[in-house]
Amino acid sequence: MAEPINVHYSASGKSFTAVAINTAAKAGEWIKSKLGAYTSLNQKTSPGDLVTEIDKGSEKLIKNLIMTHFPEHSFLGEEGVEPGPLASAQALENVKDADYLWIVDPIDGTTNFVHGFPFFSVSIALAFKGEVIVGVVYDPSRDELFVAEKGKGAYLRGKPIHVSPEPVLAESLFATGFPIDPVTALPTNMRGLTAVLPKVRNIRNGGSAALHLAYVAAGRLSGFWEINLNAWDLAAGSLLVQEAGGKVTDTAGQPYHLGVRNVAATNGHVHQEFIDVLKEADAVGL
Ligand code: 2AM
Ligand code: CA
Repeated sequence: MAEPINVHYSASGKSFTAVAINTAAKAGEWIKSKLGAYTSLNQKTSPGDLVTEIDKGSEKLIKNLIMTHFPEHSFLGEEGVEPGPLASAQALENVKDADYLWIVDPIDGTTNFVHGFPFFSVSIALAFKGEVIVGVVYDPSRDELFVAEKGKGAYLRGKPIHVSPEPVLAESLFATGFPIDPVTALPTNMRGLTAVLPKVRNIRNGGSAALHLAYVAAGRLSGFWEINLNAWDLAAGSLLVQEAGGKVTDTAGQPYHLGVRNVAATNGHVHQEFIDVLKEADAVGL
């Protein structure tokens, strides 16, 4: 029988959140120790879609640790899925109704990792019947571990974090990501970029969706949007933003769920204004 949602302890007494934190920290430290030291670089779908043996090793480490504590739980990790959006959507479909599902990106920002640009993260989420209940994003370069538990807030270094107060787009700092698909996703994103840029203070593209979401949660960004992401890029970060008081929807303004691929996350205050700009520019997505 499924445990009620508020029971966060396994038979061994380890809380879900503690396992997520320990696992993200261990994987992050290992990744950091391998910066500049990968030996195998492979392209998935294009030269902008990369994987190294460190991505695979990190996922193996994470999966082993989680499965040791919770062998009956389901697991969805980027490196266990064939490349491309169709395979990703199918992999999610296969497991999304599981009671407990861990959703993991072992390195979010692999291109940055490969180039030694210190903006990448480990993203670990736990969903209960399709709803994210724990989200952890760890940035090993700055040793910043962002944690959220459903209904209990979002934290960085033990202190609660909150979204930023900017009331309007004109005072906002946004981030986006440039999609690799040049046929549909990239032109959509470029229409959005052209429309949003003159309306905000500026736009950043750091290259890690999970970390961008953590930054929205921490009030360092007013908002973030990106087209054609996968469940593992978004699951942990979406809970961080919500628990920090922000709003997460798809780019059309519909509520976030695990299958969302086109995401808009903001401090809440500027959400509708932002969605209206995307809609006006025909930049909502696929
Ligand atoms: P990744 O590093 O785990 O691949 C940067 O814009 C964001 O896009 C990152 O979070 C990156 O995650 C993600 N990303 C990179 N290639 C992608 C692809 N082929 N499909 C979907 N998301 C991708
Ligand atoms: Ca990844």
